[in-house]
Amino acid sequence: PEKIKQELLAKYPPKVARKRSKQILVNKKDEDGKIPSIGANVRTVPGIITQRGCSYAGCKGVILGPTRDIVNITHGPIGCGFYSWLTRRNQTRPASDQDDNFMTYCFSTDMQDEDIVFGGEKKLKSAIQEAYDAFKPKAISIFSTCPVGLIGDDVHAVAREMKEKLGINIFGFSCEGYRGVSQSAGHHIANNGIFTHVVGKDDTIKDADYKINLLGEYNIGGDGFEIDRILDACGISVVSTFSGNSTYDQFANSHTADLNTVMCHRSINYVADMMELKYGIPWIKINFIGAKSTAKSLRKIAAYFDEPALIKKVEMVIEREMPEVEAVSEDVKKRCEGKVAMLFVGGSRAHHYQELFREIGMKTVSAGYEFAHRDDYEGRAVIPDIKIDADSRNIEELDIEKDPEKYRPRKTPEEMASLANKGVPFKKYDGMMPEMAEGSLIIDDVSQYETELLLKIYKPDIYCAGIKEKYAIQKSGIPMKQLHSYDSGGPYAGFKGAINFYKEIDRMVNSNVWRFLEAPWQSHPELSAKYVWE
Ligand code: CFM
Ligand code: HCA
Repeated sequence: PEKIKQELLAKYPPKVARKRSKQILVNKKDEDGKIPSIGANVRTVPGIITQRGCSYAGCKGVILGPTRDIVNITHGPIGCGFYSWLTRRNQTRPASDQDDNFMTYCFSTDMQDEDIVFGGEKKLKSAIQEAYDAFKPKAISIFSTCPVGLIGDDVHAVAREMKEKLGINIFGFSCEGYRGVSQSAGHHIANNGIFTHVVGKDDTIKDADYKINLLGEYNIGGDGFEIDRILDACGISVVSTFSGNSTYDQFANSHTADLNTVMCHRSINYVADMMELKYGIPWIKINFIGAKSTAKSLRKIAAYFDEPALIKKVEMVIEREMPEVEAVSEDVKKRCEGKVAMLFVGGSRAHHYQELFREIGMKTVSAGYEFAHRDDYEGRAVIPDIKIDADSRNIEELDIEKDPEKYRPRKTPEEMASLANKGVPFKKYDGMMPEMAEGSLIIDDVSQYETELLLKIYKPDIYCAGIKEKYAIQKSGIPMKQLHSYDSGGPYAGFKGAINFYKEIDRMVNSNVWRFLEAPWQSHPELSAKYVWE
């Protein structure tokens, strides 16, 4: 693998190679058992074709995109709004036909040249008024695209003015595309905004057992529906999901939950930390990708509440669900065992999906995130060592204190210590690298050029990434699975999702179609007709 690394770097100018060399690592512990540290969350070198997205995409598309009853207005050129409109396949299910669902609409100020020259605030105000008149929503939010910051439109002032005028909650996000080095900055901005403007606004205590929030689950391809099905069967109540299939009221009430469970650590660990500080809700990392991880996560939740009835019910659900999962995985394994996968996805799935491949006997030889931070690779223990650079300083850190009225520790310090002793891992995430095989190649912010080389060197049986890579990879004759949108598939979370995934991967890696990629005349030149001029 060290040789492969050198091969990937060989063509780069020395300065670029030096930078990339920190982001491409052979996964290998040193004598003290420490994993190496990786360069992550740093700017992409201009000219390199990255697969990253922008801060606006992270804020509007990722975090707030799946909310169905907030009118999310993009202040900017129409392309920004259009591209972030449901392309992620985030699903929602309103309680009835009468409930608001604005996700089928794309709201934008459709900024034009003249707005750039004369300013766009007036247009934004009238867009808010128009949306209010047409839909009477509970809340409206405004997302800034690059030109907004460049021309200096004050979306927050507009939000305050219109909030006053219309009497509903209106708030803006300074999530201009260039705000950070990737969409990760947008997650942080979005979470700060929702935390400031929505969380904690509704104190109604619902009468339900085992109340949790599911943080960082976006209901892509219906994942959230499958997770809800399982939690419901266990008798665990979800107060709020951030933000798959979510509503405004759920966010507002989320501080009444007794445990925060974090699915996608990268996008939302901020909210988990802030809720613990302000309201006293502990958090644990869970993972519903992979049948075994699902079972383990359910057991962690049950261990936290520490009640025999719940522990028993969780075991019953696992016992009921696992036989079908195991039957399919055993069958699929016969055809997939030993095959090789590569995963270059986002900020959490490149890690989580390795588990599903493992369950059918497939190996991940190389993986990486597009925009995760060092803690997602190496584990949260490295957080104090992460250098704060100018790009991260650019994003506001909220000053959070205990809420004088609403702070309520859910467990005593003694209970917390005893649970931690019993293996409930509070605030803990070990990251991708410790779980990967020694000698696997870890690559942060992989480039198109590197992708093409990796395909030639490793010839993997499947390559998982996003839409930008998809067709280049397929044209090289390698099956390609989108682990963002799931192509047209899913759910892949939970027990039923695992079954869907095993079958899909079996179908893909054992398909005959790749044999026909070479045209007949490429291997049989005599078949090529040649026109000869007389
Ligand atoms: Fe979290 Fe996500 Fe992901 Fe992400 Fe994303 Fe996504 Fe992703 Mo695409 S929040 S980090 S910013 S799990 S949109 S649902 S698939 S890159 S791995
Ligand atoms: C985003 C969204 C994205 C893009 C996926 C892709 C998603 O980053 O803005 O590149 O295929 O999941 O839809 O991550």
